[in-house]
Amino acid sequence: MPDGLNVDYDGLIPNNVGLNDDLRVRRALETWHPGYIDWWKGMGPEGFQDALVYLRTAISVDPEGWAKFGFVRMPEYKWGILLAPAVEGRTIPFGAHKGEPAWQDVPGEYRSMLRRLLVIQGDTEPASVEQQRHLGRTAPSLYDLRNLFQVNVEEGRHLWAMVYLLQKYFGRDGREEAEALLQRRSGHQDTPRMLGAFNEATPDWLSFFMFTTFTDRDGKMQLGALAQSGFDPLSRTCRFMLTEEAHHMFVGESGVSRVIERTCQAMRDAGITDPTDVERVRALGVVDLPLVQKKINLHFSLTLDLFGNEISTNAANSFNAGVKGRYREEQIEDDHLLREATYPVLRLRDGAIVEEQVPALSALNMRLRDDFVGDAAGGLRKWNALIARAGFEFKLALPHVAFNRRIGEFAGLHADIGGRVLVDAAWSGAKDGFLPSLDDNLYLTGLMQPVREPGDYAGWIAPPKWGVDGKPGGFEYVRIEV
Ligand code: BYC
Repeated sequence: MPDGLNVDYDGLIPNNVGLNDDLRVRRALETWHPGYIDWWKGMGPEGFQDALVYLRTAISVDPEGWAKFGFVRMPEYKWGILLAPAVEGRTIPFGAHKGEPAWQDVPGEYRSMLRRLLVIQGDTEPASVEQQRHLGRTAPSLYDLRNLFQVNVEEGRHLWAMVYLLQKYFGRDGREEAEALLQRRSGHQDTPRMLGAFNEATPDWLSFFMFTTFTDRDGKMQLGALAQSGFDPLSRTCRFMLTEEAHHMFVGESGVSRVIERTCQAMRDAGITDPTDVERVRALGVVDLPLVQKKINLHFSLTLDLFGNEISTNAANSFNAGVKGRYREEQIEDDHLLREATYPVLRLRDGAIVEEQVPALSALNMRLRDDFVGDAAGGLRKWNALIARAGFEFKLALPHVAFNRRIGEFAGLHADIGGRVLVDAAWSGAKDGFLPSLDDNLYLTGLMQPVREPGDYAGWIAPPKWGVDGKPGGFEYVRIEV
């Protein structure tokens, strides 16, 4: 049996879960595999299936050295099943079963709850690959192209992670759900992906960087909450997935940083002192900062919807059951039962946004969303520091949580980015100042011309500070013609 640290890398499916000794699950996964490859070839990165890409592959779950780098054709990537090492004597950290030994199997009474969470989590992974499938065509450099594909193959691995749990612990239902995960399609009219934001388009690279900054951060928070689960295989799975998620947010945050850096440099070179002079800035072929702000407004608000309703019985039930905890549950100092506690929630009352105390158990989505907002604000501080350092008076900000919402307390409400409620007519007039307009999108689309010479970068984005895996500036991260 693998020791939980080293991965059995030789078979079709690298794993540290002893698949060789688990014939039933191995067969189920091997049966699922061809459909996955068909899906990848049909719905994965368009036009690059034969290219050799410099990718990292997980080969161990040891934090000191868990991955190796090498050139791979994406359909031949080794999508493995990796769980973080078991913690001996682990107990359930919260809810009605707090203190009991963590479950190594699914308790009958929580079966459908767990299955639903696994399916929703699993559904987001292929969805994001589908959303990003056309971006390769317009990559601003081979470095960025490689990063896109790295994110894509790892989202593919995260799908494998959920499919393993479904097939191992949910028998026939699990196999059916695993099939269905390959059938739904992002943005499809009849068979869409399950959650709203995963049906939106990712039409340009600024959207991709915003998506990986904000929406992958929802992934971080949700996986952080599921990593607390009393169902130990889910906890271990999510703990390892979080290692990869960190890189996706790095791609996003550093991507936006590079866009800002380039814009500030171009404005300085041209002697522009007012970053809101959009016409002059766009004449330089860079992304104006007001447009960066609009993209933040869009992707932040879409991502807030992924936390569900502020007040949720589902969330209360899964906490009580010991199935889904809070972000960093183990670091929170309270009783981890939440029977008496309250939590402040923003609510819409008679057309005004007010704060109310509600039972903390029912406000767990709100709490996770608050944790997300705090975490996202850290990224913004870095971007603002770059702008300030370049000598411009312009501050990016997160919009109010009531802005542009489709789920929860503020769904359908027209509020501006400061949270002031607007009447319909005022909203129509102001909307293009908050969200990317048709003109903005056309401008961005025009900028998205591919750059494929090793070491070269499109004029709207600065080169990265460091190469991947210590590689030098002119490294050919993707060999397209092979
Ligand atoms: N869109 O009590 P409620 C990631 C539904 S991202 C559509 O408010 P609950 C990644 C909900 O399903 C992380 N429907 O919410 C990032 C329910 O429907 P049913 C993904 C929505 O259940 C980048 C009803 O409304 N992982 O990994 O407490 C790239 C009432 O539900 C939405 C997870 O989300 C929506 N936005 O919370 C790649 C973790 N929101 O069942 C990957 C697993 C709510 O009554 N999921 N509804 O028909 C969950 O924990 C929860 O399902 C949610 C919703 C947080 C999503």
